[in-house]
Amino acid sequence: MSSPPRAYLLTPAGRGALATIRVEGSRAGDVVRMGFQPAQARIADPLESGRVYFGHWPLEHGREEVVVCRRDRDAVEIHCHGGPAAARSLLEWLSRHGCRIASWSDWIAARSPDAICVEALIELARAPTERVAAILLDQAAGALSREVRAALDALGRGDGATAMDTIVRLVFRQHVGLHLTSPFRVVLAGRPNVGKSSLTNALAGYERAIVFDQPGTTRDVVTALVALDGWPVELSDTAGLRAADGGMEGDAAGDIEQQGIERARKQIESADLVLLLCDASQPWTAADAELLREIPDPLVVHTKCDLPPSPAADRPSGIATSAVTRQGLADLERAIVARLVRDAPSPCDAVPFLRRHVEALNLAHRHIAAGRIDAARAALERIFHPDKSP
Ligand SMILES: Nc1nc2c(ncn2[C@@H]2O[C@H](COP(=O)(O)OP(=O)(O)OP(=O)(O)O)[C@@H](O)[C@H]2O)c(=O)[nH]1
Ligand SMILES: [Mg+2]
Repeated sequence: MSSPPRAYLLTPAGRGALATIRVEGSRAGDVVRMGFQPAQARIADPLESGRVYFGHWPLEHGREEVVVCRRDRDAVEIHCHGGPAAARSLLEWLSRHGCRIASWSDWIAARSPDAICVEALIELARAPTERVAAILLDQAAGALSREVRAALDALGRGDGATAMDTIVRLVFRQHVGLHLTSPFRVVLAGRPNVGKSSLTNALAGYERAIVFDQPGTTRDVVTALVALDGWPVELSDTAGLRAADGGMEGDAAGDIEQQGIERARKQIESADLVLLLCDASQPWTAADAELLREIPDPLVVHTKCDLPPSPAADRPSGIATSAVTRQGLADLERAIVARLVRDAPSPCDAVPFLRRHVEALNLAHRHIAAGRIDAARAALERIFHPDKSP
C-alpha cells in the first residue's frame, strides 16, 4: 500500500497575501480532486500538469477561494488566502482526508543532501540582510559541506596536516559565521550626556532612544537593530557611566541610575565592540581617561563635532562625529565594520554558521592533534548527521 500523502504549509506563519500548501505523494492528486471544485465546470481534468486552476474548496467556515497547480506527477500546490485561519482549515481538511501534515522545514529536509544544507535554508528564511542571505545561500548550495568532506577525505588518505589546515580555516570564519544567525553586539558607552542616545538614533535612522539635555537620561539598555554594510548589528545605548556619588542625590532616581550603570557595565563585558563616546565640545576629563583604561580595546568616538571644540592635549585619537550634521557617521560605520569583520568571506567560501558546526570542528581539531584520527572523522561526520549519537 502506498504511503499517505504529505501536506506542507510552505509559507511562514502570520499574515500574508497568500499561503501555499504543497501536497506530495503518489495519491496527492486524488486527495486534491476530492476537495477542489474548479470554477469552470467543464474542465476535464483540473490537475493537468503545469497549468493553474482557480476554484473553491468547501471548508467548515465556508468556501475558500483557491488556486491549484500540479507541479509534477506526485506534487500539487494549493494557494489559499494568506491569513492563518484559511491555511489551518485547509490543512485540517487534508488531515481528515488522509494526509500527514508536516512543517516547511521537513519539506526542506526531505530534498536537501545533508543537515548543513537544511540548516542553511532554514536560517536563510530568517536572514536579515542580502549579504547574510548570500553567504547562507552558498552554504545551502554546499560550500561548507564540501570543505568538511575535503577534510574527511584528507583524513581518509592519512593526511592529517591538510585536514587540520582546512579545519583551522573554517574555525577562523566562525567570527563572521556565528553572526549570520545572531547580530554583532555593539555597545555605546561613555559619561552621561556625551550624546550616546543621539548617536544611537543617528545610526538607527529613527528616534529609538530619548535624548535630553540633562545627564542621566538613559537608564535601561535600549537596543536598535541596524545593518552596517550589510552586516547585522545590534546597537545598545546605555546609561551614562559615572561614579556612584556623581549622580543625583541618594534618592530613588539615583538608585535607578545606578542600576542602569550596572546594566551598562554588563553590556560592555559581553559586547563584540564598545564605542567609547567623548564630548569633543567639553574638556577631556579624568573620568574619560578612567573609562579609556577600563574598557577593553574600545573604538573612541568624539561627539558633538558641530560645536566649537574644547582643546585638550591628552585627548586620544578617535572618529569625529556629529549626530546633528551627521558628520563622520559614514567613517564611523566603516570603522565599526572593520573592527567587527576582520576577514569577510568571498563568494562561495565555506562558513560555519551554527555553534554546533564550530564545536564539531574544534573537537575534530583536538582529536587530530592527539592522533585520534577515527574520533576526528566521527566528529566531522556528525556535522552531517547531528541526530546520530556519538
Ligand atoms: N550640538 C550637538 N548636540 C548634541 C549632539 N549629540 C547630542 N547632543 C545633545 O547633547 C545632549 C545629550 O544628548 P543624549 O544623546 O541624550 O546624551 P546621552 O549620552 O545619551 O545622555 P545620558 O543618557 O544622560 O547619559 C542633548 O541635549 C543632545 O541634543 C551633537 O552631535 N551635536
Ligand atoms: Mg542617553
